[in-house]
Amino acid sequence: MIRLKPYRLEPSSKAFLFNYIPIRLIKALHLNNINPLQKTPKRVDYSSVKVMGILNVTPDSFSDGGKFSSLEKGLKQVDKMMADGVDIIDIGGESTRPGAEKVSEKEELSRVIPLLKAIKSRFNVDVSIDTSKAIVMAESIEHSADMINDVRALQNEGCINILAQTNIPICLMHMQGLPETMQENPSYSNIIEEINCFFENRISACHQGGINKERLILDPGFGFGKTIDQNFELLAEYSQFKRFGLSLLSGTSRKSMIGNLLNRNIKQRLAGSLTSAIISIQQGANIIRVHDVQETVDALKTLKAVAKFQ
Ligand code: 7PM
Repeated sequence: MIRLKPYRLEPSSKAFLFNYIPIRLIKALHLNNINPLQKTPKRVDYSSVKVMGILNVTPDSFSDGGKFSSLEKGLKQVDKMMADGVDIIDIGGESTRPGAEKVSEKEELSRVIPLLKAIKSRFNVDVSIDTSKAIVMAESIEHSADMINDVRALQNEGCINILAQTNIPICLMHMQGLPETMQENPSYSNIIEEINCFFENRISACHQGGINKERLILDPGFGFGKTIDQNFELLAEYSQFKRFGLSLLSGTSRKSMIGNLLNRNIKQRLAGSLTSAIISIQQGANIIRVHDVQETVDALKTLKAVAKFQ
């Protein structure tokens, strides 16, 4: 039983809390993420959380007819995501799948640029380009891309330099190793600290290269050089990435962390994807990268309806 001593100080003063709440109670509260010295616990602002819809760019290099149809398919997907309430469309022309083949600059440009142009001319929506290549970044910005999403966190030659000449937001993602080998033997002594250390170094490299810290969005990179358990640890500790005061992006949608945990194929991972999205939003995620826009928007609306009364 925890017994508090009778108080003599003002109950609201810090001294009161320090002197009369037993240390082990303070520790227990901290373990539960409740700070006894903070009058009202910090609340997450859900009103500005954005849903980023993943647009699959299917490689289609057989004929012009084929290319036309993949563009049409892409636009149809965007149309549906818009109706579902998407905020940002994420276009990726390079597969970062473990063991995936490398894509040439020419190939990646031919997948991304026509689609970007077509979307920007038809829809009023923000478009993010998922790329690690400086040339793709430059060409995309030339064609009105609104954001750059780089799974290699601008470590490739020329990227920082190109982006320093612009003013759009940039997502820096953490990955251990390279897509070819990252899932072979992921290993960390303290995964949270190591990822935060990586963020600190990348923020500093960007700053030195002329990119304002305020433009940066951080992402711990679920599935990129992490075991299933490590991915769930990241989700449990997600709020620790708020340390830099920057916006956070979370991408767990349909990933193998969910598939392996639940033994579900790609099409059966919706419940797991929504649950993990909500868990990261509750810990301060600002952008949620998903395949299932309609369902995620519904989940977010439900969360907001509850938060109004909390
Ligand atoms: C195959 C395996 C295809 C993995 C695609 C993927 C993220 C990302 C990706 C993420 C950010 C996927 C990944 N994942 N960008 N790009 N964060 N910022 O499942 O988690 O979509 S590609």
